[in-house]
Amino acid sequence: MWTEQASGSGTRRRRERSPEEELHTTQDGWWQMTLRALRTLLLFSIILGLSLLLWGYVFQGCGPSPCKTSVCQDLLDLYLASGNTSVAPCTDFFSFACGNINRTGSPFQALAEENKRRVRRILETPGSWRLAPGEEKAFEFYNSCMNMSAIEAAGASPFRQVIEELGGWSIFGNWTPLDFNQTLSLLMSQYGHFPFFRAYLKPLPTPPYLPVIQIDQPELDVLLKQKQEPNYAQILREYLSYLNRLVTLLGGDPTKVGNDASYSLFINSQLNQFLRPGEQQQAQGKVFEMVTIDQLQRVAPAIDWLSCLQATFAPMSLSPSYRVAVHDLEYLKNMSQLIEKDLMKHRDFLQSHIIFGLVKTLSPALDSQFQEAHRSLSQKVGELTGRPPMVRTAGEEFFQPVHPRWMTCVEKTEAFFEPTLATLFIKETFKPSTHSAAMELFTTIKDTFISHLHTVPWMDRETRAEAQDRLTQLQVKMGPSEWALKPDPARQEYDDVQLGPSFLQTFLSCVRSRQARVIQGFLQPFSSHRWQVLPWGLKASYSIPDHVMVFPAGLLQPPFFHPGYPRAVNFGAAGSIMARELLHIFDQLLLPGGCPACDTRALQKALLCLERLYAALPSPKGTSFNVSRTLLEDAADAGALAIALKAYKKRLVLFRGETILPNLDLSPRQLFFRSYAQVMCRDPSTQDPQDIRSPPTLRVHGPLSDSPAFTTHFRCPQGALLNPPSRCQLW
Ligand SMILES: *[C@@H]1O[C@H](CO)[C@@H](O)[C@H](O)[C@H]1NC(C)=O
Ligand SMILES: *[C@@H]1O[C@H](CO)[C@@H](O)[C@H](O)[C@H]1NC(C)=O
Ligand SMILES: *[C@@H]1O[C@H](CO)[C@@H](O)[C@H](O)[C@H]1NC(C)=O
Ligand SMILES: *[C@@H]1O[C@H](CO)[C@@H](O)[C@H](O)[C@H]1NC(C)=O
Ligand SMILES: *[C@@H]1O[C@H](CO)[C@@H](O)[C@H](O)[C@H]1NC(C)=O
Ligand SMILES: CC(=O)N[C@H]1CO[C@H](CO)[C@@H](O)[C@@H]1O
Repeated sequence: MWTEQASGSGTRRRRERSPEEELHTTQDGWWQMTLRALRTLLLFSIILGLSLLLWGYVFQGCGPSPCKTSVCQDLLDLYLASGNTSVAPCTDFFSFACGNINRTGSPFQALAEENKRRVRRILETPGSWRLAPGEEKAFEFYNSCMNMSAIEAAGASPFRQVIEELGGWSIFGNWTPLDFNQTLSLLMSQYGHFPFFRAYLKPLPTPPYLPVIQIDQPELDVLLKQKQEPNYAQILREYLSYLNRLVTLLGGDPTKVGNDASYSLFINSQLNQFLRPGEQQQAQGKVFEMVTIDQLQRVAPAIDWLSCLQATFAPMSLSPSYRVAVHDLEYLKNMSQLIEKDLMKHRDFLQSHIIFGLVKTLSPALDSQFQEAHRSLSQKVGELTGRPPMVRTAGEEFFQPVHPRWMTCVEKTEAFFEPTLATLFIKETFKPSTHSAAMELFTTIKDTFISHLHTVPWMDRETRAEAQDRLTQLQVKMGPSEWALKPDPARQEYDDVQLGPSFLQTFLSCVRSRQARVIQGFLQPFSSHRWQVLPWGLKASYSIPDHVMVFPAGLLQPPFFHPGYPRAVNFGAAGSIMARELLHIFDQLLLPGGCPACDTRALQKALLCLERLYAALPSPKGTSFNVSRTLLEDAADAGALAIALKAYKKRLVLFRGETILPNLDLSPRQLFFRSYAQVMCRDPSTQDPQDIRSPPTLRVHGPLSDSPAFTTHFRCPQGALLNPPSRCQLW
């Protein structure tokens, strides 16, 4: 009100004197000059006064107000618990934000677990959902998975029946070995067990991205990887006593099968030796070759490839000229030789090895003593190797000391009844308001990136125009929610799922039903991204053939995103994640020869600058890593922070009403950086030396020290770690 009054009188005074000026045009120069000087002075003081008033209005009258809702309170509690505010932010922002991360745990792991709890709540309230006929099977499956008393009561007998189907076992007497190829076919097609190699359907990573059968290394117990391991002998002893325990649990006499257990150990360590180092690269599907089944047969003759694959992937029809993607031909060759030379001489030992492996694959469906035996093995081996047992959850690897039964059952129900649970999960966790807020955030980030391209110094005009086109044409799926709105009833009937009589039989029926559904999905017109992104997952993904980016509903949750959060939090956390995904579309440009038209020298200079910036930062104790391996990720991290910040500033100009977290003593822009760091919080000692991403400390300090705005908003003195003398601006 006050500001408006002052402004009004100022205008009036100027208008009043205007005609006066014309009347006195003939008066002498001195008087005129004085008058003009006075007038200027008056005008100047009025403007000054107005500015001061406006300043007061903006920064006090409607400065950022604290968000006091319960979602903000929870976020505040998390920030207070995970950070250490006595650390100076300019020296060690990682400790400032993540200093107590050992107490709170990584937010990604916490969110992965929270998403499982969400699915659990869905599964434990079956009455609250409108289900299509057949969908109750998901709930029934979960209940029988949780009914441990029924599973214990059945004991080992359901599994002994499986052994009979596989031709029996010498320790039970009546042993009529099946043909090896027949056994392998049964294991792969009926029990989902792949003892010597894995075979699965997946689109190729190169155009035209057709789904093909891929042949990959098996998932062996990682524990026998290194012979040079200091406690190798002890590890072997533990493994042996685990196998003996399995024999006892299955009702055999461990003293009679000591040799079987040793032999299984031998097979495991042989196969481990054949595994190529750098499996990581392979896991990302970078290295593979296309060979026909016929060629494969010649390279690895011990296996009847056509009949094994045909049984596993029916109703696809395969022929000797069908081409499969093989990830490591050398492994298959050595594996085949091992089978022919050694393993076939001891068919009974081989059978034992197969049964031991099958126990592990089917352990969620067995009596808890089987799982307890394996858990205890993992724990002991973890102690001996110093590598705690890790679990893969939602695409990330985590240390998980306990894995409660409900979690196992949730994971299995998710896998077997994915279409139903995906729909329910999205309905439950991804309201239309969340969807539209996430869409708006993404659009702002994307638009900012498009305009930001003009400031990228090494890009030539044509590359820039192409990049702009690609970003403009990019489609995004949040949730993905249209999936939930238009469920496909055909996929959800689960006609082929037989429940009972034992839980193991239920489980096996689900294994087969799922495999059939995956194959059916691939025989439909191509729609791979739908199947690759699980709504409870945390990994955003980009489908190259469809040019579609998908952000799963599970990721767009607290503490990374909530429509009720201060905007600074959403831009700093989810916004930077989105920007990073967008930047990864252009990774190719940064590789040697990736952009011949660009200013290669400027690009190389910026890359080298970034590498040096990271190399100059102290890395956490006891971690060794290779800066050149992490460079692409580092570039995306640093670029993502810059783009998200730019987008946030744009938002600040357009909209008023910023909120902050109460009692945190951070301005909106400071809060932006704080929430950016929160995404990265993780115990640095769990860093895998093979990881293509930098340790969490550097993922925080690298991008922040490359950001001039960080220095400004935290008033970092010159010479502070996060205020280096020069910066890089790659993106
Ligand atoms: C917080 O940081 C200070 C200074 O580095 C340190 O002395 C203190 O032990 C830390 N507090 C916690 C709870 O880690
Ligand atoms: C967290 O715990 C690990 C051991 O599990 C330890 O090496 C590390 O120093 C701890 N980190 C912090 C920040 O206390
Ligand atoms: C567990 O299974 C048994 C046998 O099928 C059944 O009688 C019992 O009611 C089930 N318990 C629960 C909690 O569902
Ligand atoms: C499996 O079948 C293939 C092809 O018929 C055959 O060459 C191979 O010897 C069989 N493997 C074994 C171990 O019997
Ligand atoms: C780091 O990785 C790069 C590329 O992967 C490799 O060329 C280089 O030799 C590695 N450096 C070290 C010290 O391991
Ligand atoms: C680890 C191992 O034994 N690899 C062998 C696989 O087979 C090739 C020959 O085909 C040998 O040269 C490797 O030593």
